[in-house]
Formats: sequence, C-alpha cells, structure tokens
Amino acid sequence: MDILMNIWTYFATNVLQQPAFMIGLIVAIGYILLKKPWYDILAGVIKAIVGYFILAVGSSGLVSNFRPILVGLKDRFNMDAMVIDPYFGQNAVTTGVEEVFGKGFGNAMILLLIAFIVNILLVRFSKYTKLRALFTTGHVQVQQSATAYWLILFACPFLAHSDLWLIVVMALILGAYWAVGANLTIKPCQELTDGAGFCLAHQQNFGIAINTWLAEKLFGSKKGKKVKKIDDIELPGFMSIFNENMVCTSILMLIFFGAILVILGRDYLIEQGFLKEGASMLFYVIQVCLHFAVYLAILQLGVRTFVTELTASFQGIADKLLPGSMPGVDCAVIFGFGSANAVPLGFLAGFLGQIIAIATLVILKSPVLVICGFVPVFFDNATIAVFANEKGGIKAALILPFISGLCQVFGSALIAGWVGMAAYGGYLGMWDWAVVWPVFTAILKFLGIIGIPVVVILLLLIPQLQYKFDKEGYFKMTEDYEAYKELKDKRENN
Ligand code: ASC
Repeated sequence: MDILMNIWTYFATNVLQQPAFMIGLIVAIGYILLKKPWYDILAGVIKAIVGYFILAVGSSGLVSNFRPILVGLKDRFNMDAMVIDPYFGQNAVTTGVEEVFGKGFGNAMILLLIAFIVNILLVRFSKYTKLRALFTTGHVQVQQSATAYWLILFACPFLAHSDLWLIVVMALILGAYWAVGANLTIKPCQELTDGAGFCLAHQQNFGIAINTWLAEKLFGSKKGKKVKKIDDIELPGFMSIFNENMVCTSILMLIFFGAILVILGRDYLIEQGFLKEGASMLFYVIQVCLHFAVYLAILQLGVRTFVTELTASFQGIADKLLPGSMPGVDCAVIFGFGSANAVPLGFLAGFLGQIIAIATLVILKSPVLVICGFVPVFFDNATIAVFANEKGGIKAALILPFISGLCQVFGSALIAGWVGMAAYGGYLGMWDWAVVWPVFTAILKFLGIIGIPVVVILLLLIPQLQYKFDKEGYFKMTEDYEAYKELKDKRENN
C-alpha cells in the first residue's frame, strides 16, 4: 500500500500538478491511441511541453511585472488587508487551517486522485451525465482543493470527525464542480475558436458562461443590427495604431500603469528595490509598461505551440476512451483567439472595477479590506472580455469585466470575512470563488448534511438543462463542429 501511495504521490506532484507534463502525458496517450509513429509522438509531446512552458513564462512574467504597482498601492495607502490571489489564498489555508479547525490538510494528494477520478467517470458516462470536459490544469486544482477544504470544513464541521467522509464529500463536490464548470465553457470556446477542440478549466468557468450569456442577451446583435466588436472599430488617423495589439497594449499600459508608477515616485521605488539608485525613472517606467506587451506575445506563442498538438492528439482519447470529450486548459489559452485587444481592455476595466470596490470598502469602514492580486484582476477579466467582445462587442468587453472586478472584491470580502480566511491574509479571489462558491458554502452551512447532496445535485442538473435546451446540437458541438455550424446556420435562417 505504501509503495502504491509513494508512486501516486510522485506522479501527482510531478505530473498531475504540473500542467505542462500533464498535457505532455495526454498528448502521448492520444497519439499512441491514434497509432502514430514513435517520432511523431515524441515531437508532439515535446511541442506540447515546451509550448506550455512558454505559456508559463509569459504568465509568470506578467505577474512579476505587476508587482511594483501592487506592492506600492498597498504600502502607500498603508493598508493592512488580505490579498485576493490564488497563491495568497493557498498560503492562507496552509497557515490557518490547523489553527482554526485543528486539522491540517495532509490528504491533498488522495483528494486530487479521487476528485480527478470522479471527473473522468462523469465524462465516461456522458450519455447519462451529459458531461464532456476533462480538467487538466493541476496547479489550479491544488489551489481550489485548499480553499474548498476550508470552506467545506467551515460549513460542515461534523465532517472533521472522519477523514474518509471529508475526503469523499470534497471529492464529490470538487469533481462535479470541475466537470460541470469546464463543460459550461465548451460552447463559448467552440464558438469563439471556430471549433478548435478545447475548453477552459480554470477558476472562472461559471463566470465565462454567465458573462458570455449576458453579453449576448444584453449587448448582442438585435434585429439584424450587428454589434461593434473591438476589431471592427476603425480608428481615425493616428489612432489607427491602436489596431495593432502590441502597440495598443504598450500605450494603454504606459498611460495607466505609467501614471501609477510616477505617483508612487522614484524614491519609493528605489527604497523597495524595484529601481536602482541613479537609474533613469523615465526608462524604468517605459521598460515595465512595455513588458506587458512582451509577456503577452510570449504567452500567445506558447498557446500556438501546444494547442494544435493537444487537440489533434486528444482525438485519440475522444475516439477510444472518453467519447465526445474535450480537454479543459488554462484560461490564458484563449488569449491566442478572439480579439487580442480585448485582453488589455478587459484587464483595465476589471482593474477599475476592483479599485472602485476597494475604495467603497474603505469608505464604508468594512471590517475586511481587500488588495487586488494580479491573477484575478488580469486572468479573470481579460478572459471574460475576450468572450464578451465576441458576443456583445466592445461595450460588453468593457462593462462586464468592470462588473466582474466589483464581484471579485465584494464577493471575496464577504466570504473570506465570514469563514475567517481574511485573518490569514489571502483568499483565492477568482470569479467562481468570489461568486459561486459563497453560494455553495451558504447552502452547505444552512442545510447541514442535506446541503451536501443538494450542492452535488444542483451542479449535476446544469448539464442536463444545457442538453435539454439543445438536444440536437449539444454533442455535435464537440464531436463534429462543422455539422454543428450547419445546424446553427439553419436555425438562424429560419
Ligand atoms: C491562476 C494561477 C495561475 C494563473 C495561470 C494563468 O489561477 O494559479 O498561475 O492563473 O494559470 O495562466
């Protein structure tokens, strides 16, 4: 048993939790099932892993590039507050959970295994469950398990008496949330990418589905009037340089974040070690702001490198092991599709929303104060903007991420204050965890033991409803996208 556990722990730590190797493994299995020659398998696996590593360089570059601004805002306003960010959230669980519940989180690996098996089984029996998506982003699953552990222990303290029951309940709720959430992004992703064959498995899956729906309903084309998407906007004269993504990102960042850096001031930046003594402030600001464009370009290169391999090889898995299924990947993958300029615009709109929400908390003397973390403010809101723009144009791409910014701050402040995580300095803070999980937590808390099946059943009902509303198109969308498009055209012309 020990040997098995060691093997599993080794596999979970090195593969399952490392999306690059997880994607590499999936590509290998897919190509083997497709009976590709060994050199094609090898080449595909290498491209998948390297592509994912490139993506990770881009996303961690963005995070560290933004640090001076976040640290500065926190220090300058002398705020002692919790940071909404998945890494701070994970840290808060590690430091606080034992103290608060008298119970450490030692079974994380087993939980991941069981929850992942729940996800696979739900997809394997898609005929009944109508679930089609496999979660592959392990680093995110670890962060979510940690936060869910806290929320569930808080809501169902009676589970603390039995490790077995605690793990089983968590695995059921998390496994269902992963399968249902990723499944919800299939339609938005397939329509945005013209059937590229992946969906998203991240921390704002419900957020994507709801915001895409809102974008279409509130801002979508009506009576033949087409919406104005970001790329349709013809800017006059010199403004047309904004049409180019690299230029647009650089200029927007220079204006907004350049201003913040200037306000923070040279002395402060030197004091914090961000700027070297005697170095030029002007060129420092230019360098920091233009690096957003650099990291975004890296991120998009990474996406292009691995997505084709992943989706081509996944055909093997979908044909032989999990019919009609689709891999769910990191949200940054969507930045390689849709309008590239939706990314910086969504980021700025979300940032504005968060800042206004934070100011409101300060003014209202809220007992819980919040500091923006880069991951929610950027990855959530830019992702939502890409989808919103596609269905509802530029208005949707600005307004919906702005509202999301408000939700991330208010939702996180509410839940983290209630369950006691705020005292440990962080909360996950992404859309689903600021909006959807507080609802799950409330149901679990107020219904007691009955709350557990209620949450699982509510989750599993969602794909049933999706299927009910589009019986003909539902599986076509993943299995034969061209046929789905024909069906859609036919419906639109009728
Ligand atoms: C997260 C998280 C990250 C980023 C990354 C975006 O939620 O933990 O490291 O988003 O996955 O590409």
